[in-house]
Amino acid sequence: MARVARPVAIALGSNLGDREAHLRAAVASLAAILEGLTVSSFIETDPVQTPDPQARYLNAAATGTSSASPLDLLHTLQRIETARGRTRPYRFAPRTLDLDLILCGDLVIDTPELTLPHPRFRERDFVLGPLAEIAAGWRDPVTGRSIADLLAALSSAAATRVRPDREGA
Ligand code: A4P
Ligand code: MG
Repeated sequence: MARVARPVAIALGSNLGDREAHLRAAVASLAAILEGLTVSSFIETDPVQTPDPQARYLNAAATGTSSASPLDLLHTLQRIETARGRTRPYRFAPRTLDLDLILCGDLVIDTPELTLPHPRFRERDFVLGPLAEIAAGWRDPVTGRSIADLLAALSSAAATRVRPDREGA
């Protein structure tokens, strides 16, 4: 039986080695597995939530459609990471290449191996920024909010957090 083709959004990140070469190689690999691949610009970002001081990241987002199952897609992304020398010495360690599955159509999945949508993408401007460039109108199936809305909510939350410190200054 033919499988349904779903729109898929992937976040790309690198902060180890030749970051641009890793992202470019990932884009070439994604072109082979996704129909209608669209890629955002590559943006440089400060590390977020890492347990140690780390080099800045190069982040990007990609969209396309795929009829593979979400688990098959995850495993394919992991193979692409491994081909670029990804190792996992500890959680949030520096990485040559990270490919996270952010959205897979309207699927909502919560298993130890795969959570969809990605559990932290609503709090990550390094994911929402690039994704808003290429898929601003896509909706998060859990909150019903568009990528553009989620990014705006994140920006205004950051502004609210900063303002009280600035006022007494
Ligand atoms: N996993 C579960 N759901 C998913 C999914 N939707 N996509 C599991 C990908 N993987 C998923 O992933 C850890 C485990 O998550 C896998 O075994 C998989 O089965 P990983 O790739 O080994 O490690 P990770 O990517 O570091 O983990 P995670 O939890 O996705 O990390 P985050 O929350 O994405 O944070 N700062 C900047 N500026 N830029 C970054 O790119 N990235 C992180 C990682 C922290 N700070 C950053 C950046
Ligand atoms: Mg990852």
